[in-house]
Amino acid sequence: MAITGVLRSALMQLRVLDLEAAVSHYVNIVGLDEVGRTEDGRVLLKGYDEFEHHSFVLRKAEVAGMDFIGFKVESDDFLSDLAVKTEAFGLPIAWVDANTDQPGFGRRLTVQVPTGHRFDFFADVELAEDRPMLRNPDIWQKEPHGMRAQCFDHALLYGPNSTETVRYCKEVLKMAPVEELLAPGGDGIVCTWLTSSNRMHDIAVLEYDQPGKLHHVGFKLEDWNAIGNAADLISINDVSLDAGPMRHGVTRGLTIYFFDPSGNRNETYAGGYAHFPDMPVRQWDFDQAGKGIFYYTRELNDRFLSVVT
Ligand code: M3P
Ligand code: FE
Repeated sequence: MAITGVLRSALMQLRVLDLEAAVSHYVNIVGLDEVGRTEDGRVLLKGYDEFEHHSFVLRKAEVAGMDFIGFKVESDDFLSDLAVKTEAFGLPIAWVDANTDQPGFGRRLTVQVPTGHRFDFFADVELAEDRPMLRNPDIWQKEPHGMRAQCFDHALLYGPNSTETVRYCKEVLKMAPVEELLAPGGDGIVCTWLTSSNRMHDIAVLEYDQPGKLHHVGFKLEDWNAIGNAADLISINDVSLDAGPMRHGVTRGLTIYFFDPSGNRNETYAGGYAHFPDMPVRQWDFDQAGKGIFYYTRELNDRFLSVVT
C-alpha cells in the first residue's frame, strides 16, 4: 500500500436552486442514495460503492455552483501537518469541528486555494450503513438504480491563478499532474489533470477569469454499457444533454455530460488508464483541444466552453 497523504477526492457540497428537483435528479437519475438530511435542510447522498457516510451534499441556494470539494487523507496527524505546510505555502486555513455541518465526519481542515475554491481535508469518516460488503462480498447490498453511479469521482474547477492552485496541489498535496492542455504556442498551461492516487484524476484545474467556478462534477460508472444505460436515461427523462456519449482523448475516459435541474454540469465517467507515479505527463497542444476533450467529434461545442456554475 504505497498511496499515502491525500488519498482521493471524496466529498462535494453543491448549491442547487430547487432542492427537491435536485434530489430527484441525483437519486432517481444519477442513482445516488439519500442517507439523511441536516437540521438546516441539506441533503446527504452517496454512491452504492462508497464506504463513507456520504460523499455528496445538496444545499439550496440562490446561485448554483460548488461550496467546496473535500479530500480524504491518510491520518489525523497528516491533517495537522498539512495545516502547517499550507500556511507555510501562504494559503489561509480554518478548522471545522467534527460532526458539525457534515454528520459522520471528523474534524476538517479548510483551505482557500488561489482559484477561489475551497478545499476541505479530513481523515476520519464513519462508515455508511449501506456500503460495500466486507465478508464474502456480493457486488452490492441493494441493487443499484438509475445511472448506477458508483462514487463521486472528480471535478473540473475553473478559476484565475490556476498555476498557483496547481503548484499547491503538486508541492503541498503531492498530487501528480497526469495530463496537461498547453496554451497556444505551448506558452504555459491552460488545464491540468491531477491525481493523488492511481485513479485517473481527482480534479482538473482550468484557467478562467472568474473565481470559484465549477465546470462539472464527475460520477464513476462501471463501464461503457453503463454509459449507454445513462444515455438512455437522459433521453427517457428529458435530461438536458451537453455532449456524448463519447470518449475523452485526455485520460481515455468514456463520458457523457449533462445538466442537473439547477444548471450544474454532471459527467458520468468510466474507464481511463491507471496512473502510476513514474509515468511522464501527457500533453496536448491547444489546437488539439477538441480531440483531447471530445475524441470522436474532435470539436468542442459552445455550451461546453461557456457554461459554468
Ligand atoms: C474531463 C475528464 C476540459 C476537460 C474535460 C475532461 C478542459 O472532463 O474527465 O477528463 O473541459
Ligand atoms: Fe471530467
